Amino acid sequence: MAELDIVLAPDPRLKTKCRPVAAVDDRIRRLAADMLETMYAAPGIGLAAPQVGVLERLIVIDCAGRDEPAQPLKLINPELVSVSDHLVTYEEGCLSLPEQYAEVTRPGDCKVRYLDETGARREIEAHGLLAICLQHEIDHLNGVLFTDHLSALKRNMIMRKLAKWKKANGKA
Ligand code: K1U
Ligand code: ZN
Repeated sequence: MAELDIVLAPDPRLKTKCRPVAAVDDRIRRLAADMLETMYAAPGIGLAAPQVGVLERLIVIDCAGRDEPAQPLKLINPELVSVSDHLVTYEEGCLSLPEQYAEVTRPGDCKVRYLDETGARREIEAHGLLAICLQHEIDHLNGVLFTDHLSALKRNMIMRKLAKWKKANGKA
């Protein structure tokens, strides 16, 4: 397994609609394993393939609490089948926008259809943080960042703060 470099905003790869994974093969299984390693090292609770420069529809998630056993999920070609009318607001972060956080309002529950790493069709009904994280990661596959859910004023403020962070951390 290998830790991958995370793409930082602004980057055109983070604004691109990703293509479906054509075949669930060893290349995809290795990429999913490398993405999980990268996510745990960051640390984060989710990661989407475009965040490591791969423009294909693959996400990994682990929303287990600190004292719980790991619950790694690898979702290939995930589709949001339904979302609740009930909305929740949560302070989101993003590994592509280090140290930037903002409150985002989204549906509190969702149902997602996907392929697992054997290529089998699966469905997951999610609530709470898992539902939020699934929507955040599926947004990445459609070229959408959490900042796109904010006003232009808040978005521009975050992008300015991120530019300062990148300069201060030698990532500019
Ligand atoms: O997609 C990403 O950039 C990962 C992102 C996922 C996410 C966070 C919050 C709400 C929705 C989606 C992160 O993991 S940011 C880091 C983070 O939230 C975290 C890091 C360590 C412990 C707990 C959370
Ligand atoms: Zn993100």
